[in-house]
Amino acid sequence: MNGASSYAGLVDRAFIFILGTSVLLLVGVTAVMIGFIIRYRRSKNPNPAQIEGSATLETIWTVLPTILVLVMFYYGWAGFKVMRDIPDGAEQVTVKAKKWSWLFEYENGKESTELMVPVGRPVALNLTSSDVIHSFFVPAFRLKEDCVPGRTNHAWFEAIRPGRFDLLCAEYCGDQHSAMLSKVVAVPADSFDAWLGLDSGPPTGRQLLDLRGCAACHTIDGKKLVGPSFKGVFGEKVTVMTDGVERTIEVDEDYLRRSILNPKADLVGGYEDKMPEQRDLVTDEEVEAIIKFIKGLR
Ligand SMILES: [Cu+2]
Repeated sequence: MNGASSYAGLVDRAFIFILGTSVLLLVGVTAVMIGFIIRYRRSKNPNPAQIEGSATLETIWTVLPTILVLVMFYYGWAGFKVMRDIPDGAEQVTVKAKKWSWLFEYENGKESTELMVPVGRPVALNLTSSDVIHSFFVPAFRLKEDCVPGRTNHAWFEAIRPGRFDLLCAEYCGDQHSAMLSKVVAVPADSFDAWLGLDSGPPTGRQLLDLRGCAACHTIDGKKLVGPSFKGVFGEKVTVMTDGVERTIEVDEDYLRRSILNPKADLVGGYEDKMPEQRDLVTDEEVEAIIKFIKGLR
């Protein structure tokens, strides 16, 4: 196996031990069963015999499985303990999961849609969700931990080699669950420090569509996803449902602002009411930057 985190070997050891034991037992039990079927078949043994119990046999089949299960527990516990003990001085990253995107926030406030990490240094994750339960899953690191709304979960890992590793949501969370993908990008520690220190200024409207997760449901090329595309929408006349009443409005700045902060207010015809309110998730400046970007999308 080819794990990319410091504790991946411990997880693999428990997995292989349990899988190996199970395969051996399956093969053994099946072989004995087939042997007995042949050996004690009715044509050879027409009369059943009364069999007395055997204290030796019973002791063996009680003690052996107990030992096996205890060894499984030991391997599982040894790995679990390492995964739960977050090392001091780990790089702190807040994971913000939402329908349907990942956002990673570093201690200095830097944000990224990919999880950039240093190789050879522990990274502590504070896992949060703003809507439903998601699950942070990085198969190469043997790491999976739920992101639960209303609480912060903790996990950590240390990447042992550079690379781009798949990061996915492992908890079914709605329409675009399968598209809730990102990458863990492990780079040498000095490259990471340089990246982290790089001040790129406030994100542009285009970058905000990714950072705030808008792009999971709205395209900028005219394609329809869960919600309407932003392309050419500004200045268009659209039919919306307002308090259950259908009306036609022109898409202007006020309409866009209202639709970001309170998407239920005017629901565009033909779309379901799926978008969560963004009031607490975007700042006023970010809303204006997004509106400016949408205005320019002709
Ligand atoms: Cu999810």
